[in-house]
Amino acid sequence: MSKKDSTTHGNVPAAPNRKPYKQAKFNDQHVAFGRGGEVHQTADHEHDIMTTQQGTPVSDDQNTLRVGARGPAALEDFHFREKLFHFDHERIPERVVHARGYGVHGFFELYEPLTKYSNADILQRKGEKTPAFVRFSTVAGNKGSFDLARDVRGFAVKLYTKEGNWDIVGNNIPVFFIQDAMKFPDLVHAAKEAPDRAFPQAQTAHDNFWDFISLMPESMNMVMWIMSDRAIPRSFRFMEGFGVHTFRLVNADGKSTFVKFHWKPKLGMQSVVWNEAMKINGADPDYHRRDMWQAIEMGDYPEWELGMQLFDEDFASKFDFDVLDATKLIPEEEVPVKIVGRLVLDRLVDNFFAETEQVAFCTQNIVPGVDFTNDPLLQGRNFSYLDTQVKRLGGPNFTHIPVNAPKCPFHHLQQDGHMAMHNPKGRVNYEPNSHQPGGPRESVEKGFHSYHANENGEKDRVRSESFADHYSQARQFYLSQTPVEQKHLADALIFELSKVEIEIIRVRMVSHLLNIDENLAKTVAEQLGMRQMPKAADAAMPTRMDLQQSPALSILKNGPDSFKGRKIGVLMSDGADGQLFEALSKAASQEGAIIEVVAPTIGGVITKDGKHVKAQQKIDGGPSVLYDAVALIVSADGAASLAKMPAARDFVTDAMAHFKFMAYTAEADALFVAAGIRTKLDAGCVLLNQDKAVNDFISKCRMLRFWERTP
Ligand code: HDE
Repeated sequence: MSKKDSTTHGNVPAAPNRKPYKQAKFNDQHVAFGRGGEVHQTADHEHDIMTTQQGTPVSDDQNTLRVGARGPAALEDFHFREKLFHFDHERIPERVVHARGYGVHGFFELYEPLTKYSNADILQRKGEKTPAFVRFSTVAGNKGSFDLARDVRGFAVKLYTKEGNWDIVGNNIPVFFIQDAMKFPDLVHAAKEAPDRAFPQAQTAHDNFWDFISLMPESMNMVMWIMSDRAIPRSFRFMEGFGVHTFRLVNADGKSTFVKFHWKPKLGMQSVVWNEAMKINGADPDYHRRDMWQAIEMGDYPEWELGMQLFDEDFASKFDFDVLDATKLIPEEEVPVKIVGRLVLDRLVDNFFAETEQVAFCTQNIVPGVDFTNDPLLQGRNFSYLDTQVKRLGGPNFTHIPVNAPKCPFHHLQQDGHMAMHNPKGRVNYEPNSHQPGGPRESVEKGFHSYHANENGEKDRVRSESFADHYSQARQFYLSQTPVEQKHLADALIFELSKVEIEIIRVRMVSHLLNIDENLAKTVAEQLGMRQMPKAADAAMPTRMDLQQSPALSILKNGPDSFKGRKIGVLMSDGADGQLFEALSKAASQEGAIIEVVAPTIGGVITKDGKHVKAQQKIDGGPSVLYDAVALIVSADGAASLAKMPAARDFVTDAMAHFKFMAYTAEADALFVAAGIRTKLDAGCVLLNQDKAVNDFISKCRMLRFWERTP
């Protein structure tokens, strides 16, 4: 029997004396060691006394109340039971879609009054700031999935206006897969993991998804978008947002103007390449949320401008497609985007669960001066969101949670239900009443009025014929891309369809592609090893060949011509040129870019002039996929030892393969030789042999990628 056992064995009663036998100070905290050697951090004048949820002070948070040191636990240990009970109930159902998300606070600022179009209070006063909460998300993956799935990104904005909360629950893609909300559960079931095997997760590269899609020609426009680089954004900061549906703005005279909402990132758009996305998911599954966190922590607040495409019934009736069809967009070249304000994200949440997880966006949260249209997808969403919040948040009082509560005064007579926090005070909980003259009453003048639309028609389950053209805008999108983007799109289709096991699904998809662009269809068929070309799919309407290209649909045709907000990974070794590193750091910071040092050890490096440079990453954890551009500032000895490390060789080969700009010192040669790229260095690689070269490198980086390297 051990010494410890001998003192605590059998019927020896639990020591009544809880006094620890040893006390020490560790990291400035009073620490005591218990009888079993366990660590107690005891309260002193600087610490609060731990309590139960009921406020009862806790004396021991390490040991369950038990009968004898090795005896059974006592049921009366209310602290233990409360702690475990609460832990057991920590999870709430994750969102059915958009489960993985990241929310932050900010504000919206109006540039000019829009009184002409809308009497919404938030749109009346130039320069007025309205608090906002924004949650970005992926759609298909579960809450713990990785950030760089090929997927649509949610872009949901809650505006806490003075006349109630206005939620613009949008995506980073301006069109959607389906036309009628009836098909949403099918779409989502098909996209998420198969119910029997529970894989694959967070991706559409599987039979069920493509089976469904290939049977839904209306999804073809959206298919082009999700196969494009829009579905693998470099970060939330570099993507556009869209309200997708046509909404209405309504002014004080009751006049309606149709509107489509756009969020335009101030830093421009940027995406990663697919091979990079797959590697980022391994290296940093939290890549997007970390990026948002870091930007706000550094005070480099992400910003978007709110744009509106405004148009009237006359335009709507002449437009090539139905403005109520969410699988179509209105090209910006036809109805320009009027910039009306900016959204700045400047505050991280205090607590992820309380805010990001519990935030409840609802499309039906609109304010006076804004209204819905009959878009059948939007009408369905207006039912779904409220319903889903009740399930997720457990009752009708989710608006009592601070992130969901309006920030303007609100007065109603709704009461009770789970977790009611603020019921109406006093005797009156009904209206009309005579007890409470000042109590809440409707206001014809200030209240929300629906737009006086004149609706009539036969009651039927029917799809409008004006929704029948499924291919023309898909073709327009494809043809509006640069050759590099078209190649990425074709490669994505080939990748995804190569994961489809059932051949007929692949064939069906190629038959749709034939209605979009013949060359695209041929490339995909060839790369899928298809021996025979199928016939084009039967189309409800023939594809229009006359639609003009829309340059606004391309990422690469639209700048940003700046490296601001981007990140350079500098691979360094001992003996590296410290002055060069300082010059590069200075040039990067003047551009608004940031630098991270990657080194053989996390302890950093000592430069040739004896200075210590801190590292942010050890080479194995800091692959070049995490950076927008890379630099190698190494000594000859350093390069020789890096050359022996697979992670260092991958650092440079990946940077080249992912079209990144690379700066290097002549001493890096051994690493290039070992990586097999010495003869492949090109105009995207800048030798840092003079001061000017640092600036050359930064100005090249403004192009973001050296696409000329594309084979
Ligand atoms: Fe959603 N969608 N959706 N959706 N959606 C949800 O609401 C739904 C659609 C979008 O960060 C759910 O709270 C239906 C289009 C975003 O919390 C659910 C239809 C667009 C978010 C729901 C659509 C979106 C959601 C799941 C077809 C872009 C995340 C959990 C008619 C315009 C919001 C939840 C957040 C979330 C239903 C289609 C955007 C189930 C029925 C189109 C950004 O209510």
